[in-house]
Amino acid sequence: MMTSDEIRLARTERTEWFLRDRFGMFIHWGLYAIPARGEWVRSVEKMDSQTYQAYFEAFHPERYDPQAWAKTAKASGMKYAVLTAKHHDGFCLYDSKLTDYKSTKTPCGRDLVREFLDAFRHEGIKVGLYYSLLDWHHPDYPAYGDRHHPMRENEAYKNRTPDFENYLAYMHGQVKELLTDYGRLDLMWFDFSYDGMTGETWRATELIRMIRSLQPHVLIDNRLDASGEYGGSIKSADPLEYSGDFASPEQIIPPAGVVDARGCPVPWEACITLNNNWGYHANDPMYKSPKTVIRKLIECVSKNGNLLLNVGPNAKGEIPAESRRILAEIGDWLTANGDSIYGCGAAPLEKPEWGRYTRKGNRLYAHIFEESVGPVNLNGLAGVIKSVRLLADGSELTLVRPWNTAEFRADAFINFGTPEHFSYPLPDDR
Ligand code: JFZ
Repeated sequence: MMTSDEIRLARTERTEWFLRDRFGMFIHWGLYAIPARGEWVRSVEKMDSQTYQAYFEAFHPERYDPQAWAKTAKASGMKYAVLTAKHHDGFCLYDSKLTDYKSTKTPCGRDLVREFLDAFRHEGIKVGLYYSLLDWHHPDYPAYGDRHHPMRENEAYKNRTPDFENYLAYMHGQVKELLTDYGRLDLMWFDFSYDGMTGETWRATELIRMIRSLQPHVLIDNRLDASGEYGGSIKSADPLEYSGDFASPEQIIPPAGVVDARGCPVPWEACITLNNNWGYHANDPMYKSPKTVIRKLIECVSKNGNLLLNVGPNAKGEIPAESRRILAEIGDWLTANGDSIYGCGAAPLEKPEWGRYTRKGNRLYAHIFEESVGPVNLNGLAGVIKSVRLLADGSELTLVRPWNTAEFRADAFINFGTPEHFSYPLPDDR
């Protein structure tokens, strides 16, 4: 038994790289790339096994080139990546010995997870695997009472008596395979708990102990007892062994970051889609602009959080061109400005009216989202700041005080080429 202090200390040690790296790639990929209507397609459309089986028999992503994915991730400034080893449909992208419902038994014939891990490690990107606790394929995953199951309205299916213990043995066995046969993993992303299917329902303590005995350093998300939110027992004053290393707010950036019941910051990672779907959707043009994503990344870091940005490769195995275009621009921005993201966190200052601050040690990064009229107000920082530089090109900016506002005497302003008569250098006598 670990005490809650030991649990929190171990979490602090394990998450050190995670809090430095800040930006990762989420990859939702599987059979659902073929219908191309999102990863929930089987549930949403209540497809029976036979209908969905057609995608298994057709799965042949001949342009799957994980080296290309890894290069895309690297050029985008992403430091870690998480691939769906198994999503809710139960299809495994790896050569599990516990099932035939896997990529190696499709026309594809490849262990997609192994190739992903090799390619991303080769680029120096940390690797994680997503594993769905839900399983719409396994006969012993309880259909009755499962409001998501594709067969939820099928009478014969509802009247079965699934052996949930058998499913748990399968699930634990598959996780063990991933942690035993695939080298060092940096992160495991379990998804998700709901409707009382939570915590010990999954035999979570046993699962966690097995994982930690195999790979003690691996980071684990909070969804063994949470859903798509930033809650669960990770926020309690006394976290449990399965509470997780980080919270996983989904499609939302928490207004004030994440803290536990003691008021201590909890590591967190917002997972966000690039358009409005996780899995590939052929008809979803609602892409976020590079500018929006960059600002959301800044927002996460300004609140001590990470951003796990999703791509949904298509049935051929390619990251969609529009996603790659957006990622390339984000990468260009990070090449110039990454110092303000990696290794950074919240500044002990109020959010400024013009944008956001991030901080690393004694450096404060001012991310200016709004154009100003005149110099930019660094309210309250006069006398604290030694010098100001533009991050992208290193050029010096001057600290000034507007010429006509004596009441702002305590404030410093950055001068961005504002005409001289609007402002003057701060006098030395401050
Ligand atoms: C889950 C998955 O269902 C989804 O497909 C994707 O993988 C995402 C990252 O994680 O999304 C959820 C999980 C739980 C809820 C909603 C979406 N929930 O409880 O409402």
